[in-house]
Parts: sequence; C-alpha cells; structure tokens
Amino acid sequence: MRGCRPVSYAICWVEGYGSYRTFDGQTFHYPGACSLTLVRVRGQSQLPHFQVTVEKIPIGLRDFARHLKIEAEGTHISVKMGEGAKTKVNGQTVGIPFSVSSGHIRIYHSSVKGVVIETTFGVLVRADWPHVIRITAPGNYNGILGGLCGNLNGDPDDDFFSPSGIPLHNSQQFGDSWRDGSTLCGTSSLGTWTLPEH
Ligand SMILES: [Ca+2]
Repeated sequence: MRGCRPVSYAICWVEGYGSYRTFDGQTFHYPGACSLTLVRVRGQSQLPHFQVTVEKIPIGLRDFARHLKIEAEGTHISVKMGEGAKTKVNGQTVGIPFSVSSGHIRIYHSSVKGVVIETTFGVLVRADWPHVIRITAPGNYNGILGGLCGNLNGDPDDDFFSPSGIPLHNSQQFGDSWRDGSTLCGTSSLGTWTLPEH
C-alpha cells in the first residue's frame, strides 16, 4: 500500500561523562564540555529540519549541568536535565506534558527522571538524567545527518567528519569540530577535561 513502506529507525546514545554510540554503531569517547551538536540535518533537504544540541556546563571540578536543546521546524525547546526538568519552548517556561504546534511536537515525562520530545516526522529524543540521552531518527534521513551521532548511512566507519564534511582521524578531532565553546565556556581548556566514567 502506498505510503506504508516499513520505516527503519536508528538510535544514537550519549551516556555518562562522554560515551557516544552513533546511529551507525560507532562507539567513542569524547569528554568535551560546552555546546555539542549531537545531530543536525546537513544541507538542503525536503525532510523536516531538526537539530539536537547538548550544553554541558561545568559545575565545580567533577560534574556538569546539562541542557538539552532541540530545534525542529522553527520551534526551539530546551530541557534542563535534572529534578524539575525545567522546560522552555521558544524561550517560555512550560509545564510537561506540553504540545507544540497542534501536536507536531509533544513533550512528556517518560519517568520521574526522564523526558521525551517526540515529533510527528519520526524523530524522538529521550533524556534520562543525570547521564543518558537517546535520539531516534528514521532511516529516510540516511546520509544527510551530521554531528556527534554520525551520518546514519549504515556505515560505522565513516562517521567522523567535520561540519564542513572533512573526514577526521580520531574522536578528539571529531568532538572538537562539533563543539562550540564560544558562548558558554570561552576558549579555555575545559573541553579536554577527563572525568571518571560511571
Ligand atoms: Ca556512517
């Protein structure tokens, strides 16, 4: 039946103080802080645009505050990962559950320590604090994604590339290329912190 083709999904994981598993299954470690692009649609596409960013702001010497930011079709959502899950939509604090643009995006609690942001175009972001973020993307985004979650083309060996499409040789270069420390942490060496794994 037309329009009923089975859709495959891929999941990207971010865990602990910097363990990543891309959509294609590549695993790596990147301890960098500040603003990190986990996934975004690259270039021109007919598919709905979205971007997921995590801001890791150092607290003291051993921990981070995490803000998950999702931009989808012009809507900006920010969730502070932690008790209360303070959530903003386009800058306004909202209560959860919350529905954006007639249900195109829904935000709801998955547990007492979890929030889900679900879109009608198949992208789902789940945050379980303090340490886990999962992003589900449908297979029709094949090859047009970028960020620390990789390009979702089925090949785990070509996920390390920069925002401008340059192949990179290691996870440090890869992570640094998708890190924006300019607004939150300056250009200090915070991005090279190494913290213990949980
Ligand atoms: Ca790949």
